[in-house]
Amino acid sequence: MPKLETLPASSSTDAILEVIRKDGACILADAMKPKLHAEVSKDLDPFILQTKFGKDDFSGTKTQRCGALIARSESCRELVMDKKILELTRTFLRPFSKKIQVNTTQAINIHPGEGEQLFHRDRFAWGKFLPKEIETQLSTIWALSDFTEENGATRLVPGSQSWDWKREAKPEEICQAVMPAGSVLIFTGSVIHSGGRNYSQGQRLGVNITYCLGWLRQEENQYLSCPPEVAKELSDDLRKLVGYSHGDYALGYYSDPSPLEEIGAGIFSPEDLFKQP
Ligand SMILES: O=C(O)CCC(=O)C(=O)O
Ligand SMILES: [Fe+2]
Repeated sequence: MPKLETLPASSSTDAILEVIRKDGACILADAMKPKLHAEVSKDLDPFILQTKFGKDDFSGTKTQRCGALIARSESCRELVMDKKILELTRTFLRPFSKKIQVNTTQAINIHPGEGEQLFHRDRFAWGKFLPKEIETQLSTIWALSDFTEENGATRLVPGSQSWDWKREAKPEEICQAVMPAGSVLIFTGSVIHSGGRNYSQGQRLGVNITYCLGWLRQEENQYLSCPPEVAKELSDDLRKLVGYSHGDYALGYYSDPSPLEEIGAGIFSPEDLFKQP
């Protein structure tokens, strides 16, 4: 049985990327300080309580998924801005884009009785149009509960990021991201994976934060999930990462839709929206 490598969170970017390039994934141990873990859990609790189960097998009929985490939780903003993860993502995606952006923020709570999610590659959110050589994203799942074999730890097929897209995994090629709470699973958009089956008595809670190339359409619409009136409270760096910035020279400009007498006509950068007059 293959096993995912676990590295200390203090490992160098190069050492972590070496494992990610080989296996398509890597676990970092003790990546979240206990204080942050407690704050994220406390922030998410009321939202998770209100969240309905998914409507189909892919989202999981015994799984709660709850997004807009940047708007909803200050502590999740810290997770999104984790220095190590941003450095890894920027380095990993640099060959394909000058900029990165937040793609999705989602708490995933798998309840007892949930079955295995269908195996997939997250990159197929954009269809199969992009050449295989272009990596679309780097993704994280922060473990808020322990991730165990029994409670649905993410299933993953190490090395499958470079397989032919048609090849299917044999049972002996599959492993699970078993990790204690406070760890983070990092994986590429090309590696085969899925949520696991929960045959335990407890819930499996993770926070899935993903980052993608600056020129792709974000899966979670950040301008609706984190609208300007919320974005104005964010740090400049986080706001840019959410998408209130140019993805490239020509990407993401806007024009002011106000009546002519109230505005200067022209085109603006999203960053202009938050400048003090
Ligand atoms: O919950 C998990 O472990 C993985 C979920 C997943 O891969 C997805 O929803 O795309
Ligand atoms: Fe996935």
